[in-house]
Amino acid sequence: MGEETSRPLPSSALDLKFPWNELARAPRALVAGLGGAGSEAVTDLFDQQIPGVETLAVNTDGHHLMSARAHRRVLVAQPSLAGRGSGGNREAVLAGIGEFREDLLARFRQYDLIFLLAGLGGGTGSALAPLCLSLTRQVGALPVTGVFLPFHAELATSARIRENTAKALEELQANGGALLVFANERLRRFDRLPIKQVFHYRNSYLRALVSGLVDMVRHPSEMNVDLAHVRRLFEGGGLSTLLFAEGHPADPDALVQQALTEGLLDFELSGRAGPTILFVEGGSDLTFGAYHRIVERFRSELHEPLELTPGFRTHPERWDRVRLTAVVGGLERRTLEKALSA
Ligand SMILES: Nc1nc2c(ncn2[C@@H]2O[C@H](COP(=O)(O)OP(=O)(O)OP(=O)(O)O)[C@@H](O)[C@H]2O)c(=O)[nH]1
Ligand SMILES: [Mg+2]
Repeated sequence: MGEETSRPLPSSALDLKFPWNELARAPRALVAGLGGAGSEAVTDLFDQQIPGVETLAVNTDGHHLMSARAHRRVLVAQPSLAGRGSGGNREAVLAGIGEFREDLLARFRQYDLIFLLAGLGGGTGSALAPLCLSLTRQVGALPVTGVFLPFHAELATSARIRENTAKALEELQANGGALLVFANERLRRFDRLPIKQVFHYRNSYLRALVSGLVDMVRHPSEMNVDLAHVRRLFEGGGLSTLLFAEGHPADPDALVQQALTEGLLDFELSGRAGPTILFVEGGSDLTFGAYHRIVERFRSELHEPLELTPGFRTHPERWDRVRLTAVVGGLERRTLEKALSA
């Protein structure tokens, strides 16, 4: 037996012209922060470090960009905006983007998975999020867009902020794919904490979603899930969201509840979920029964998704916890009114 497996493969079994090296490389991931809020989120993610993920900050505001930390930083819409931001003028950002479109395309071409982060309401993030989403699609990378909706007080007092937010949301949703909507108002439950700490909490949650999806597609799992599955789900049209939870393998109910209700994301399913990927990560001691109980619980809470692709990976060491990452399809579109009533 041993001799059989150690014998080299006959040369006819391996097509040497086939790009094996290309196939063997792990998918490359980028997190791009767009505008002020996007750049601040990316700076926080850069500081927290996510293995296998590069970062980029893009802004029209040079001063703000200088304070951002990321692997790369790009000032766009020059010389028209003179590096001073757009002051809420979304049209001016779009008009000034010109040759920067090519620059961004060339950067995006290097990645398989691109996370775009922006605060909506201002000019830069609201313009760049839909624009970069379409550039991401052009280069064939998989986009996940994360947007921060302005606080109710901002929306209530400014027609410009409302208009920028509504336009960006509309364009993003028309493009389909994964859209993570963080309603700032949901952070109000942390009113007693310092502001910086509240945004940091949101960014840590965002980091968990990013690293969950990146881990899912970067390392071969023992069952089922890879970049092609995620691609198929994203390309199937419709809107999806990411979910994340971490807990004890003995309590699948708490784990699934955490994923569905305790997050900071604003989403609504249209009854039964659409195509869904559920990825469970555990230690060497994760039992078959615990894994199946998590899958079953998740399936029933999502009212039996149209198509559920479950997968898992176990780590060589023992863990006393389990991590759940999911991509859930079949989301309702978020209008500004709905987001405001959330
Ligand atoms: N600065 C900041 N704003 C945030 C954050 N999270 C959400 N926001 C919201 O992001 C929205 C957009 O603001 P900015 O990102 O500063 O705007 P911008 O995209 O830079 O656009 P202009 O400065 O108008 O060109 C605001 O309405 C805030 O409510 C955050 O972590 N930092
Ligand atoms: Mg700005």
